[in-house]
Formats: sequence, structure tokens, C-alpha cells
Amino acid sequence: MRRAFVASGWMMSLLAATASGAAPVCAPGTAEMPSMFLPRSEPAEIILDITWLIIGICAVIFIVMEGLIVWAIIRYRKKRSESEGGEPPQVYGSNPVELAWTVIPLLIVFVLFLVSARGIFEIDKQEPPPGSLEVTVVGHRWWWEFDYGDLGFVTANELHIPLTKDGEPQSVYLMLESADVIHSFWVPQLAGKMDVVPGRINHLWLQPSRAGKYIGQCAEYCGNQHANMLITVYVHTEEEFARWVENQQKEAVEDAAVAEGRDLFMSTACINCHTIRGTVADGTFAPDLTHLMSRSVLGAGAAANTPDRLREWVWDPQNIKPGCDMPSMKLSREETDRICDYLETLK
Ligand code: HEC
Ligand SMILES: [Cu+2]
Repeated sequence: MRRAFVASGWMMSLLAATASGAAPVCAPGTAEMPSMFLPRSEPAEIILDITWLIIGICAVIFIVMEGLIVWAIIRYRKKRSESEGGEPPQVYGSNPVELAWTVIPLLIVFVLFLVSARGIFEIDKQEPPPGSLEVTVVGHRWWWEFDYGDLGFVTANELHIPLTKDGEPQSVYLMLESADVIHSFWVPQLAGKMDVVPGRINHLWLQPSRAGKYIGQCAEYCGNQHANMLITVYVHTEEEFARWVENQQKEAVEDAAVAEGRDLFMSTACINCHTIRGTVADGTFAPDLTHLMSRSVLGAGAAANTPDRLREWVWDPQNIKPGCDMPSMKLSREETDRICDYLETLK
């Protein structure tokens, strides 16, 4: 499905959006195809406005130039006799003409520059507006970490945010960092691309205007599993979001029925890389598993989070996501099952 997103899906959504005059063609708030032509957040709207202006100016230039070419081809066809006009008059060193084709493009470029600069300044907020939700995004090879800071929990690959209330400046303010190489955070319906660069913090804000699910991708080649760095953003109503936060804040469920799997997990190297809050597992190298079952995908979209796929993943993640930074743990099928029984309780 994601491969379709990258190639044909992109073209289709662009065509669909263009054909419908960029009117929303999808179910409320949700587009399976992540199209920048269906913006659902202010920065994305600003970018689309600039896009249409540039497409418009380029279309006018295209039509005028093609029109002149077609006109010249018809007007000065060779078969016309000398008396009908013959060769076009040659113009040498005409100041007005040369001035025109220098000044007009310059003006056009200047207008495009001003419009783009204004858009960039409008989008580039160095400080979060009051009441914003601040989330630190850390790009890893090849998954995303979302740290909700003051709210006290960390999750992976699926970003949950509240809908912006009408007329309020509050937004979602992202601070983007990288744990390794340069990535790029891109959810086309919500905002433009923002590079995620080691050693610095970039900012991005979202002001989602419709609840729903939005898809994005790492947009900067970052190694062999770059294409498996899916970002899913869930925009919730206020109550829904509060409920989600409340659940995430809880420590991991303790279920005596899966004590065996739990002990196995806690005595395996899993705990060096993964955190499960409320247990001895406090690794920070890999996705936090405290509420693994609240996520719909594994390995940043490499597989759906179903019981079967989870078992395959824990058995050998290299089959599902070759080259990823979780090694095959060389467990037996029996051990894999026990550990997965435990993981499945982490709602
Ligand atoms: C050397 C560090 C390391 C060890 C040890 C390790 N993992 Fe992982 N694990 C990772 C990394 C890195 C990822 C993310 C891979 C990716 O998406 O590219 C991951 C992903 C996962 C995921 C998917 C999480 C998600 O939200 O996508 C599960 C489940 C998981 N590991 C379970 C386990 C279990 C169970 C063990 C022990 C048997 C274990 N891991 C041992 C590094 C590790
Ligand atoms: Cu990446």
C-alpha cells in the first residue's frame, strides 16, 4: 500500500484532486491518499495557496508562449508566397523588445520570491502559540519516536493530536530531532516537509482543522528501510484525545495470566532496547512498548499489528524489515508465543 503511495498513488491523488478542482473528494477529514491538494491544517493551506499561484502564473506563461509558437508556425508557413508576407521580419537590436523579455521575467520572479518569502515567514514560528501541545519528534533509522514531554509518556510511529478549536491560536508544536542521520518529516495534508537533522532542533506546527487519520512518510533518503518510515497522525476531538492521553499515561498492564511471557521478556535482551513503563525494561534505543497494542502498525508500517504479524516480528524482524536495527533474537517458537501473549496485553 505504501509503495502505491510513493508512485502511482501520488499521481492518482494529484489527478483526482486537480480534476475535481481540488474540492475535497474524500470522507470527512480522511484521505487514504496523502495529497497536499487536500490540506487540513493551516501550514498546508498556506503552501497550497502558493502552489496554485505558481501553477497559475506558469500556466499563463505556457499558454502565451505556446500560442505565439503556434501562431508563428501557421502565419509563416513556407508555402505562402512572397506577396502574402513571406519570411517573418527579422528584428536586430530592438531595445524595447529586449527590455520587455528581460524585465517581464524579472518581475515574475520577484513576485514569486515575495510570495514564497511571505509564506515561509508565516509558517516559520520559532515560539509555540499559547496553549499549544508540544511534542518532540525523534527520527530514528527507521522509525519515529514521539515524546509528549510534560504529559509524561513516549510513543512511536503514530502521532495523536487534538483538533484545533475554532478561532484559537493553539496548535501542535513539534520539535524535531534526529538520533542518527537526516530524515524529513512530511505529512502532506498537515504541513510541508521539515528536515530532521542530527545536532539541531527544527520546528513545525500543525493546526488540524478536521478530525481523522493522516498519512505521511520520511521524505529524505536515510538508508535501506527509508521507505518503511510511515507516519500516521490521528487528529482527535478534545474528549477523544483526553481519553487517549489518559491511557498512555498509565503504566503497563500487569496481567498475572501472562506472567510467564512477562518474565521471559524481562530476562531477555529486549529490555536493553525497549521500555515498558512500570517494569525493569527501560531501554531507549527502540520503540516504547508500554502501550504497543494501541498502535495499528509494527515497524513504522512494515506490518499491521495483528497477532500473527507480531509473532513473525518477534521471531525474526529481519524477515519483515530487512536491515532494521532489531536483531533476530533467536527465540524458540514457544518462547516467541509466550512473549507475544504478554505483549498483547499491553493495551
Ligand atoms: C538491539 C536492540 C533491540 C533488542 C534487543 C530488541 N529490539 Fe525490538 N526493536 C528494536 C528496534 C530498533 C525496533 C524498531 C525497528 C524499526 O521499526 O525499524 C524494534 C521494534 C520492536 C517491535 C515493534 C514496535 C513498534 O511499535 O513498531 C516490537 C514488538 C519489538 N521490537 C519487540 C521486541 C522483543 C519482544 C524483543 C526481545 C525478544 C526485542 N524487541 C528486542 C530494537 C531491539
Ligand atoms: Cu528517514
